[in-house]
Amino acid sequence: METRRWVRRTGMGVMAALLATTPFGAGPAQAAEPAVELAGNAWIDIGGGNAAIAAVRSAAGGKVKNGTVDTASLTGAGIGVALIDSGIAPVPGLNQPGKVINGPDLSFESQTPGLQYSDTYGHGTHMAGIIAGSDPAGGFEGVAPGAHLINVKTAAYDGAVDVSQVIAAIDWVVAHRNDPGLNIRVLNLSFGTDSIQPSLIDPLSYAVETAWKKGIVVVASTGNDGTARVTMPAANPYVLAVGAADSNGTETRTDDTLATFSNRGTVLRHPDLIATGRSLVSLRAPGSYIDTQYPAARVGDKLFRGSGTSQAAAVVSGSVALLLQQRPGLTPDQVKQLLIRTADPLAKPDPIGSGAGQLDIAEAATLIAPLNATQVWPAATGLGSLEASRGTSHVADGATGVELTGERDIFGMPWVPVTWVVNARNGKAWTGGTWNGSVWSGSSYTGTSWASSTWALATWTGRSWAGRSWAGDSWAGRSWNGGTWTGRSWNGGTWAGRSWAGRSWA
Ligand SMILES: [Ca+2]
Ligand SMILES: [Ca+2]
Repeated sequence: METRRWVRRTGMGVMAALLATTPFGAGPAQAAEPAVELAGNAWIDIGGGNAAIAAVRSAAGGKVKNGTVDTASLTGAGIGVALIDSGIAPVPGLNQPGKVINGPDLSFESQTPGLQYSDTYGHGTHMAGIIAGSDPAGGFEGVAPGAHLINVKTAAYDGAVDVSQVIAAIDWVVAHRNDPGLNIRVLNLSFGTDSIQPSLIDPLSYAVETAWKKGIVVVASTGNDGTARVTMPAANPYVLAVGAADSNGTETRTDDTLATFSNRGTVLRHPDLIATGRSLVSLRAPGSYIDTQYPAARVGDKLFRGSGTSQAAAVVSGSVALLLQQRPGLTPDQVKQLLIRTADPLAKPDPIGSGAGQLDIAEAATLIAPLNATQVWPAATGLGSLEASRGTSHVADGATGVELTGERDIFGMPWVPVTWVVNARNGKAWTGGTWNGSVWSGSSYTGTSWASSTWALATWTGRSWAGRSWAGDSWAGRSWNGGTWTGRSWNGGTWAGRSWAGRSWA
């Protein structure tokens, strides 16, 4: 892989579990591995990935009434799942009214008309499909087809994203979780850096812990390089750290194993549980980066196959939405306890690598809510280094290759932990469209108007966020300037030539 591309990808570090190697922070040593784990077309024919998703959903049964499971099926209806990722393409299964609500686009593509909110990379769409896709006519349903998604785009077409963008996105989700129509109860973060900074002080860790303590179940993938490490922010002990199981191509669980790529962790921090994450079939984003780079992963016209702890996390996020529809009063700690207590150990148990075992949503849906689930880990301080939080994941100037490093965000604004920590904890890190001293998105909104009709499902449109330019003399201005990434990568009849409404959807 060419150096330049890799540099940018590290920025994304991770967001992707989809391509088992590059996007996921795997690093150069693994760059030669196949990008997508394929099992051939037979996979879909025998069920495999799709069957694994379907089994999770059907196993959830229905609502428990008077101690027995009602016949009413759980779909996640009414539950909002925030997806901080590479955007969501409006493909069938995700384009029906009310299915996807666009939060701010905080990605480097937010300044390019036509790219906002949508998924030039293909990863976010795959996650969205697993979590809440619903296209019965097309033969695809995710785990929670009745849930709605809050799309907070942070990654560009190649996955490039800085930690400061992810933290800003988490802060936004926390601040707007109770906005009309959102009801954000779950946050999916199929993202992680190789930060070795203790989670007790890491700012990204603090951000997810804050979300958790505000009542949001944060589901984070543990990484895909198979190492004894859990990526940040899954390293935070409060959140749900999810590794990947390999169904080995059969519906029975007796032959399931820990996926070879799934990070094992250590005695101190390892996956809390694992979920099916190998060769899952989900929605395809036609014309996206992975779609054009890995055409062999296509399954028919609408579907795409991918593997990773990203996918496993998405399965868990959808499953949590089912539980929260069933019992809206569950706290994040109770949800975590339910999933851990009911998980099925693998035939070959591995309490570190696979944690409590494989997700068993059916049993979780029937287990009484634990009364003493409160986690008592030492509270994170968030006072550590932003640069350390990046690990080796850095975005780079597309023209010069200079990386964004140090205690500053993508606008070059200094990172002042003591100020941010207080604001984040109080849900005030955002003021209107301003975060950490810069205008990150549309300024015509205030915290008050967001909380009212502006964000109502029926009235939200993407237009309001358009038109902001990045500061011309900031680092980001230089790296995102007149189409460095967009122009170089997608002009010439590829990406720039078709918007999501274009012919590729015909
Ligand atoms: Ca199996
Ligand atoms: Ca069980």
